[in-house]
Amino acid sequence: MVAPILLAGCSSASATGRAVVIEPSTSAGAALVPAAVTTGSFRTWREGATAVTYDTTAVPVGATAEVAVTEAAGGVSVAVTVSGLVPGRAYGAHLHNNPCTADPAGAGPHYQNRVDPAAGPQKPSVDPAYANPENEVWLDFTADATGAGSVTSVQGWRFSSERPPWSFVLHAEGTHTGHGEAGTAGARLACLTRTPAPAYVNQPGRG
Ligand SMILES: [Cu+2]
Repeated sequence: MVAPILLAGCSSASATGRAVVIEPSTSAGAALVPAAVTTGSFRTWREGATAVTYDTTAVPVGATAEVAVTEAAGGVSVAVTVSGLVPGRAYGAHLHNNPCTADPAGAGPHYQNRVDPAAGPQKPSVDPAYANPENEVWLDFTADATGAGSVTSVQGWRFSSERPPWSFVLHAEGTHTGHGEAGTAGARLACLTRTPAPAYVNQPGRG
């Protein structure tokens, strides 16, 4: 039995229904999609890589990440565990729309529950009404003295089956929240592609 997880957010927003208890996937009748766990050990880009580092100083080769996505009737829980990072360093992190590529930009924008109509592939959403930790999956953390860390984001909505998130991206800074910069978090340091692909789609990058 997994203990329910309460959202520990970092925004001043006061959306209703923000603190959501996710029924664990082992609860009878609660699970709609089994937990999907992606693990990867970061290395420099090669075709087909699951985990790629773009900055081997901030995300050394051999650093690891595990991303566990649990969907249930009441919403989704995303739990991340990392190791091998720079001790004491703060990282921004989010789920992004597309798989990782050789180009850090290839992962595309952040996954959003309600998609910002003003944003596009070349124009990221920086409106706090959409780029916020209740509408996106923000997973910022600070590595501990050993370079390890863990963080969980819980949302009261479920991922779109049409355009599910495909990647977990580590950034150089904590995620900003102000108008015109909301959701930005500095350079993209590393990227982990969801593996295996979400079972209910067969084409990436539709978001
Ligand atoms: Cu990001």
